[in-house]
Amino acid sequence: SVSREAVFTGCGPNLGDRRDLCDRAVTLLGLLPHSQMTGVSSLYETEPIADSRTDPGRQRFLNGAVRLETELAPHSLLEVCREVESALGRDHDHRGGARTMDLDILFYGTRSIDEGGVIVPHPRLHLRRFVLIPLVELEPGWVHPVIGQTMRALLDAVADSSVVRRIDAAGSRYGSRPTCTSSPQKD
Ligand code: PH2
Ligand code: MG
Ligand code: MG
Repeated sequence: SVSREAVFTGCGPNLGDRRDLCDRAVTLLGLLPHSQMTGVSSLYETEPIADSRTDPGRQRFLNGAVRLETELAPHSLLEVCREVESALGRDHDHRGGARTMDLDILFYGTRSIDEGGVIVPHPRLHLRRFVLIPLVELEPGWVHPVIGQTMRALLDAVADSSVVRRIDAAGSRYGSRPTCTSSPQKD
Protein backbone atom coordinates (compact mmCIF):
# COMPACT_ATOMS: atom_id res chain seq x y z
CA SER A 1 0.00 0.00 0.00
CA VAL A 2 1.04 3.58 -0.66
CA SER A 3 1.65 5.76 2.37
CA ARG A 4 -0.07 9.06 2.89
CA GLU A 5 2.00 12.02 3.91
CA ALA A 6 0.92 15.19 5.67
CA VAL A 7 1.50 18.11 3.35
CA PHE A 8 1.09 21.83 3.95
CA THR A 9 0.61 24.28 1.11
CA GLY A 10 0.51 28.06 1.32
CA CYS A 11 -1.64 30.25 -0.90
CA GLY A 12 -1.07 33.90 -1.64
CA PRO A 13 -2.77 35.97 -4.35
CA ASN A 14 -2.22 39.73 -4.53
CA LEU A 15 -4.23 40.44 -7.67
CA GLY A 16 -7.95 40.17 -8.51
CA ASP A 17 -10.69 39.00 -6.13
CA ARG A 18 -8.24 37.51 -3.68
CA ARG A 19 -10.84 36.05 -1.35
CA ASP A 20 -12.66 34.26 -4.17
CA LEU A 21 -9.36 33.04 -5.63
CA CYS A 22 -8.40 31.51 -2.28
CA ASP A 23 -11.80 29.81 -1.99
CA ARG A 24 -11.41 28.39 -5.48
CA ALA A 25 -7.89 27.16 -4.75
CA VAL A 26 -9.17 25.38 -1.65
CA THR A 27 -12.01 23.84 -3.67
CA LEU A 28 -9.61 22.58 -6.33
CA LEU A 29 -7.19 21.16 -3.75
CA GLY A 30 -10.14 19.41 -2.12
CA LEU A 31 -10.80 17.55 -5.38
CA LEU A 32 -7.28 16.08 -5.65
CA PRO A 33 -7.18 12.33 -6.24
CA HIS A 34 -5.65 10.09 -3.57
CA SER A 35 -5.76 13.00 -1.17
CA GLN A 36 -7.79 14.36 1.68
CA MET A 37 -7.96 17.91 2.93
CA THR A 38 -7.46 17.90 6.68
CA GLY A 39 -7.27 21.60 7.50
CA VAL A 40 -7.85 25.07 6.12
CA SER A 41 -6.52 28.13 7.91
CA SER A 42 -7.98 31.57 8.17
CA LEU A 43 -6.81 34.10 5.63
CA TYR A 44 -4.56 37.00 6.53
CA GLU A 45 -4.24 40.26 4.70
CA THR A 46 -0.53 41.01 4.49
CA GLU A 47 1.85 43.66 3.22
CA PRO A 48 4.10 42.45 0.41
CA ILE A 49 7.55 41.33 1.52
CA ALA A 50 10.09 41.39 -1.26
CA ASP A 51 12.53 38.56 -1.87
CA SER A 52 15.39 38.13 -4.30
CA ARG A 53 13.31 36.47 -7.00
CA THR A 54 10.04 38.33 -6.95
CA ASP A 55 8.81 41.84 -6.91
CA PRO A 56 5.34 41.14 -5.56
CA GLY A 57 4.02 44.57 -6.43
CA ARG A 58 2.45 47.01 -4.05
CA GLN A 59 -0.89 45.24 -3.56
CA ARG A 60 -1.51 43.41 -0.34
CA PHE A 61 -1.65 39.63 -0.34
CA LEU A 62 -4.17 37.29 1.21
CA ASN A 63 -2.17 34.48 2.77
CA GLY A 64 -3.41 31.19 4.15
CA ALA A 65 -2.42 27.53 4.42
CA VAL A 66 -4.01 24.16 3.72
CA ARG A 67 -3.20 20.78 5.22
CA LEU A 68 -3.56 17.69 3.06
CA GLU A 69 -2.95 13.99 3.43
CA THR A 70 -1.84 12.77 0.05
CA GLU A 71 -0.40 9.85 -1.85
CA LEU A 72 0.69 12.14 -4.68
CA ALA A 73 4.46 12.26 -5.09
CA PRO A 74 6.10 15.65 -4.47
CA HIS A 75 6.69 16.37 -8.19
CA SER A 76 3.05 15.48 -8.97
CA LEU A 77 1.86 17.79 -6.24
CA LEU A 78 4.03 20.60 -7.61
CA GLU A 79 2.49 20.02 -11.05
CA VAL A 80 -0.98 20.22 -9.51
CA CYS A 81 -0.09 23.47 -7.75
CA ARG A 82 1.01 24.97 -11.07
CA GLU A 83 -2.16 23.74 -12.77
CA VAL A 84 -4.30 25.33 -10.07
CA GLU A 85 -2.32 28.57 -10.39
CA SER A 86 -2.94 28.54 -14.16
CA ALA A 87 -6.63 27.67 -13.74
CA LEU A 88 -6.94 30.72 -11.49
CA GLY A 89 -5.43 32.99 -14.09
CA ARG A 90 -1.76 33.12 -13.17
CA ASP A 91 0.50 34.03 -16.05
CA HIS A 92 3.57 31.83 -15.58
CA ASP A 93 5.43 33.53 -18.42
CA HIS A 94 5.47 36.78 -16.53
CA ARG A 95 7.87 36.17 -13.65
CA GLY A 96 7.67 38.47 -10.69
CA GLY A 97 5.03 41.07 -10.09
CA ALA A 98 1.46 40.64 -8.94
CA ARG A 99 -0.22 37.24 -9.31
CA THR A 100 -3.74 35.87 -8.98
CA MET A 101 -2.46 32.79 -7.16
CA ASP A 102 0.78 31.56 -5.66
CA LEU A 103 0.46 28.02 -4.35
CA ASP A 104 3.60 26.82 -2.60
CA ILE A 105 4.41 23.45 -1.08
CA LEU A 106 5.61 24.35 2.41
CA PHE A 107 6.19 20.89 3.89
CA TYR A 108 5.96 17.42 2.42
CA GLY A 109 5.85 15.20 5.49
CA THR A 110 9.21 15.35 7.20
CA ARG A 111 11.09 15.17 3.93
CA SER A 112 13.83 17.50 2.83
CA ILE A 113 13.84 17.66 -0.98
CA ASP A 114 15.65 19.74 -3.59
CA GLU A 115 15.20 18.12 -6.98
CA GLY A 116 13.32 18.79 -10.21
CA GLY A 117 12.06 22.15 -9.01
CA VAL A 118 10.63 20.75 -5.78
CA ILE A 119 12.20 22.49 -2.81
CA VAL A 120 10.76 21.55 0.57
CA PRO A 121 10.63 22.71 3.22
CA HIS A 122 10.04 26.06 1.54
CA PRO A 123 13.39 27.83 2.06
CA ARG A 124 11.97 31.06 3.51
CA LEU A 125 8.92 29.90 5.41
CA HIS A 126 10.61 30.08 8.82
CA LEU A 127 11.33 33.79 8.25
CA ARG A 128 7.81 34.86 7.36
CA ARG A 129 4.96 35.56 9.67
CA PHE A 130 2.47 35.43 6.81
CA VAL A 131 3.36 31.73 6.42
CA LEU A 132 3.95 30.83 10.07
CA ILE A 133 0.72 32.31 11.43
CA PRO A 134 -1.52 30.09 9.25
CA LEU A 135 0.73 27.10 9.99
CA VAL A 136 0.47 27.70 13.73
CA GLU A 137 -3.28 27.84 13.32
CA LEU A 138 -3.29 24.45 11.59
CA GLU A 139 -0.66 22.58 13.61
CA PRO A 140 1.34 24.55 16.21
CA GLY A 141 3.35 21.50 17.26
CA TRP A 142 4.47 20.57 13.73
CA VAL A 143 8.27 20.39 13.74
CA HIS A 144 10.30 21.92 10.91
CA PRO A 145 12.26 18.86 9.72
CA VAL A 146 15.46 20.79 9.01
CA ILE A 147 15.47 23.41 11.78
CA GLY A 148 13.99 21.08 14.40
CA GLN A 149 11.65 23.63 15.95
CA THR A 150 7.87 23.80 16.14
CA MET A 151 5.78 26.26 14.16
CA ARG A 152 4.88 28.01 17.39
CA ALA A 153 8.55 28.43 18.39
CA LEU A 154 9.50 29.67 14.92
CA LEU A 155 6.67 32.21 14.95
CA ASP A 156 7.76 33.48 18.35
CA ALA A 157 11.24 34.07 16.94
CA VAL A 158 10.21 36.09 13.88
CA ALA A 159 9.26 39.74 13.91
CA ASP A 160 8.14 41.22 10.63
CA SER A 161 5.12 43.47 10.37
CA SER A 162 3.67 41.90 7.23
CA VAL A 163 0.42 40.65 8.74
CA VAL A 164 -2.27 43.30 8.76
CA ARG A 165 -5.42 41.46 9.83
CA ARG A 166 -7.12 38.13 10.00
CA ILE A 167 -10.25 37.45 7.96
CA ASP A 168 -12.58 34.47 7.40
CA ALA A 169 -11.32 30.95 7.03
CA ALA A 170 -10.60 30.06 3.41
CA GLY A 171 -13.08 27.55 2.09
CA SER A 172 -15.27 27.77 5.17
CA ARG A 173 -18.21 27.15 2.85
CA TYR A 174 -16.87 23.66 2.16
CA GLY A 175 -16.92 22.41 5.69
CA SER A 176 -13.19 22.23 6.37
CA ARG A 177 -12.49 24.16 9.51
CA PRO A 178 -9.25 25.01 11.23
CA THR A 179 -8.59 23.49 14.63
CA CYS A 180 -8.37 27.04 15.98
CA THR A 181 -11.33 27.93 18.23
CA SER A 182 -11.21 31.71 18.43
CA SER A 183 -13.84 33.47 16.34
CA PRO A 184 -12.52 34.96 13.12
CA GLN A 185 -12.94 38.64 12.43
CA LYS A 186 -15.42 39.20 9.62
CA ASP A 187 -14.28 40.72 6.35
N1 PH2 B 1 5.10 36.06 -1.58
C1 PH2 B 1 6.25 36.36 -2.16
C2 PH2 B 1 6.98 37.58 -1.87
N2 PH2 B 1 6.37 38.41 -0.90
N3 PH2 B 1 4.68 38.91 0.67
C3 PH2 B 1 3.55 38.59 1.29
N4 PH2 B 1 3.04 39.40 2.23
N5 PH2 B 1 2.87 37.43 0.98
C4 PH2 B 1 3.35 36.56 0.04
O1 PH2 B 1 2.74 35.50 -0.21
C5 PH2 B 1 4.56 36.88 -0.63
C6 PH2 B 1 5.21 38.08 -0.29
C7 PH2 B 1 6.86 35.43 -3.14
O2 PH2 B 1 6.15 34.31 -3.34
MG1 MG C 1 5.55 32.13 -2.77
MG1 MG D 1 5.32 30.02 -5.67
